[in-house]
Amino acid sequence: MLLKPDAVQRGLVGEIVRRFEDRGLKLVAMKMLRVSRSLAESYYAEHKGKAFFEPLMAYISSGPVVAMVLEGDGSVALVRTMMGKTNAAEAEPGTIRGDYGLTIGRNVIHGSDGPESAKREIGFFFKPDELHEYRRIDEAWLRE
Ligand code: DAT
Ligand code: MG
Repeated sequence: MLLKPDAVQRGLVGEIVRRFEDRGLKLVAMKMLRVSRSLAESYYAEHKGKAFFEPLMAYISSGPVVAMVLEGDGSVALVRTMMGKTNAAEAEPGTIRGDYGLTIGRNVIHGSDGPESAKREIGFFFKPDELHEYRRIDEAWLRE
């Protein structure tokens, strides 16, 4: 997932990471970087040609982002649920977008929409040796 430039500028990084950590998802990689125009275009290639593509490119490359990889049972779907609807205006309170976002064009966070896209997107930001394998001390208490 990515904490988008508005999340960084608004000081929401810690709060959002805390939600995932509290839920029991394991943080296995994290990095702050500036997304270049060309990286943004490849990353969001599926949206090329759509009306919101140019504003999306400008937004995502407008400041540093924080990229991270979270691991855990059903983590891809769980992260999407915790993020809330794409349009923050419609996102349920209690979700990240529903608590911190107001519009679709500044919706705070990106999360992969499936295991295949997760694999692809992780490759944009991390080398294999930047993904860490370790045990959290509470792992035994997160599942039966
Ligand atoms: P998500 O980020 O929930 O996976 P998406 O992949 O459909 O949503 O779109 C990627 C981003 O593009 C989204 O976070 C915000 C922007 N976007 C999508 N649909 C839009 C629309 N109809 N108008 C403006 N921006 C939009
Ligand atoms: Mg998407």
